[in-house]
Formats: sequence, structure tokens, C-alpha cells
Amino acid sequence: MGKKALITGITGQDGSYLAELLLEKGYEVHGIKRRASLFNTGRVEHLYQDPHDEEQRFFLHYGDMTDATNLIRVVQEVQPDEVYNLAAQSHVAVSFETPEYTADTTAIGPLRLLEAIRILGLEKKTRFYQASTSELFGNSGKDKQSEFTPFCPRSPYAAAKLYAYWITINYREAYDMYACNGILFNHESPRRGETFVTRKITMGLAHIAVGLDQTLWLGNLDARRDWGHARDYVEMMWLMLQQDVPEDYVIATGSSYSVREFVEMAGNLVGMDIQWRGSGTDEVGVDGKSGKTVIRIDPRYYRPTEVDFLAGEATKAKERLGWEPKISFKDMVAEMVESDLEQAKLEALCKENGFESFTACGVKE
Ligand code: NDP
Ligand code: GDR
Repeated sequence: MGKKALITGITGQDGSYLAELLLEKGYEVHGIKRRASLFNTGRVEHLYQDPHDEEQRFFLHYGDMTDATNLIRVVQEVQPDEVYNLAAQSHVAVSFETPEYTADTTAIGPLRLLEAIRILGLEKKTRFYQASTSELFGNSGKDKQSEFTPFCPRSPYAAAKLYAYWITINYREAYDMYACNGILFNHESPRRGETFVTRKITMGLAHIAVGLDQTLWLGNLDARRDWGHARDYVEMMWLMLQQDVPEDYVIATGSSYSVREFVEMAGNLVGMDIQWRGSGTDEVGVDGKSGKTVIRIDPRYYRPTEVDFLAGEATKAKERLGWEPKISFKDMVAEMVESDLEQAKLEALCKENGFESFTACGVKE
């Protein structure tokens, strides 16, 4: 029989790609989904299997990272060989608005899950992956960040992830658990949440290109990020749990681009030639081809404390795990733009034909 994996955050970007990968590898995959008033399983809908099917290998369980008894029950029921803890309040800007909830889900959530494994006596059987982040580094200077770079969190989200990072290491050392942190730099895809900057840009520009919108409002254009593709990064999560010894790894491409450069590249791909005029909050991005202003600055999107520069040094992962990212930055942006343009064109078509909303004309991803 194949291994059993439990994925928290299975309905998110990474959870959906990881579930696909593990199913391909023959795993029985269990995921935790939250109760929501609207449908929230769109990213894993294609993986759904009839519960009456004897061959069923994909299961969803209701749960929440804030509910310890629920986590104990689900872990007891599944008896997983591997747990991938991807669930989190994962939006940095939102964490300034909801710091306590972010700490509850993103810091104490992993503790609850580790305790569930220990309480059930599974600490020698179940391997644990914690979704750590490059946000731990904060503003660490102009050098690339590696496993040796000191942490300096700059948001409630990053501070919560710092606790999760250390509690994972503590359970590894205290209880001899196979538990590790993947310190992942930003990774994106057409499934990226719509309020993260990359997807906001590709969707926004696609909407403007087909005439559904006129302006895309952004915050800090000069922040630099090391953007990889989520499909590449979930493979590393799995690899980290297949080693003889549990260790923590930085996962990154090594290249860093500004939000401004991302806008220019995505603009190019939708047929625009973005040129910048003005400065500060008066800066605008004008499409040189149409002469229209398409980008404006809204200081609401500035953060109380910003992380200015991230670029990772993933030498350890390359040497020990044989891991290399396969999808280039340009190809990733192109895939996102293509997907959002296709959606935007369908949406425009619906509008032209008198349908108020995208869903009203019955078109779904
Ligand atoms: P998403 O925001 O797309 O997904 C987060 C997932 O967590 C969703 O399934 C969400 O459920 C779930 N979730 C949120 N709160 C709770 C809760 N209280 N109880 C149970 N589930 C909850 O994130 P990504 O897929 O992009 O990231 C996965 C993980 O990796 C996160 O922990 C993130 O912080 C971390 N990370 C991400 C990076 C990136 O660039 N993407 C980089 C480094 C780390 P729902 O669908 O219902 O909202
Ligand atoms: P980040 O991602 O904070 O790096 O966290 P995000 O895409 O939200 O921001 C990246 C940078 O873009 C700047 N920015 C904007 N950001 C958003 N969301 N909206 C805007 O309009 C905007 N304009 C400029 C931000 O200031 C920031 O500098 C992501 C999440 O996935 C975390 O969960 C993960 O841990 C880290 O990546 C690695």
C-alpha cells in the first residue's frame, strides 16, 4: 500500500499542487479544508473522487488550525506517514490588520499539530514538513539569504512564522521527530491568490487589456522578490521528507526582480509598453502604445514595515537534494498572463452578451 499524507492548507495554491504531486506518486492524500459560506475547494475540484469509489485515494476532512481537538481527531483517523503543514493566514499585509488571528493560525496552529502527533504516539512514524518563509529574514541587507542568515521578522505574519520555525526544530530535537522547515522564497502560479502582488498584476493588466477595467492600483513598486514557480517548489517539500536525516533548507531561484519589473514584463505580455512618469505617490505607469495611464499608486497598499530585498541562496538544496527550479521567471509570468488573459476574454464576452457577472453565464475555470 502507498504512503498516507495529510496536507493542511490543501485548498490553497501550494496545497493543490502538492496534492497532485503526491497522488501521482501513489500516495493516499488527505487534506484539511475549512468550513466556508462559499465554495472554497476550486483549486482541488479536479482531484475530487467519488467517496463510493473503492479506489478512492483523495479525502477531505473539515478542520481548522485553531481547533486542537479537531486536529487530534483528524490525525488519529488518518494515521499519516507524512504531514505537510501548509495552512496559514498567509497574507503579510493582512497580518497587520489581524495580528492575533495570524498568530493563532500561523504560529500556534503548527504547535497544535505537532502536539497532536506526539499525543497520539506517532512521533516516530509521522514525518512533518513546516511551510517556513523568506519573510523570516526581513531586511537582512543586500546579500543573498541562506540557512546561515540571521532572522529579523518585519510583520506579525513573519513573527508568527518565526515561532513555527523554532517549535518545529524544538520538536525535532526534544522528541527525535523527523520534522523540517522549508524556507521557501515567494512562489507563484496561475493559482496564486488574487491579492498577492503577482496575481493582482497579471489579472489587473489582463482586465485592462480586454477593456474590463482602466486602472490597476498598487503600493511599493521597488520591493524586490525572488519569485519561483509553485509547481517546482512543492517537489522540494516532498524531497525534504524523503531524506535519511531531517534538516532545514532554503528554496529559491537566486534571482531577484522588483514589483516594477514584474509590471513591465506582464505589461509586455499583454501587449503594452509600460513607461513610468512622476514619483512617490504621484508616480504613474503609462502604456506607451495607447497613451493611457494604467498603473497608479495607492498608499493603502504600503506596509507599516516593508521587506525591501529578497534573493535566496539555495546551494544546500541543490547539493543535498539535487533540487533545481525548472520553470524560469519569464515562463512563469507568461503562464500567469496567458491564464488571466483567457479568463478576462471569457468575462468580457459574457459582459458583451448581457450577463452581469462571470459566474452568471456559467463559465468556470
Ligand atoms: P494560500 O494562502 O494560497 O493557502 C493557505 C491555505 O491555508 C488555504 O488552504 C487556507 O484555506 C488555509 N488556511 C488558512 N487559515 C486556516 C485555518 N485557520 N485553518 C485551516 N486552514 C487554514 O497559501 P500558499 O499556498 O501560497 O502557501 C502555503 C504555505 O506556505 C503558507 O503557510 C504560506 O504562509 C507559506 N509560504 C508561502 C509562500 C508563497 O510564496 N506562496 C512562500 C513561503 C511560505 P482557505 O482556502 O479556506 O482560505
Ligand atoms: P509577500 O507577497 O508579502 O512577499 O508574501 P505579496 O505578493 O503580498 O507582496 C510582495 C511585495 O509587493 C509589494 N506590493 C504589493 N503587494 C500586494 N499584496 N498588493 C499590492 O498592491 C502591492 N503593491 C506592491 C508588497 O509591499 C511586497 O513588498 C508572500 C506570501 O505568499 C507569504 O505567505 C510568503 O511567506 C512570502 O511571499 C514569501
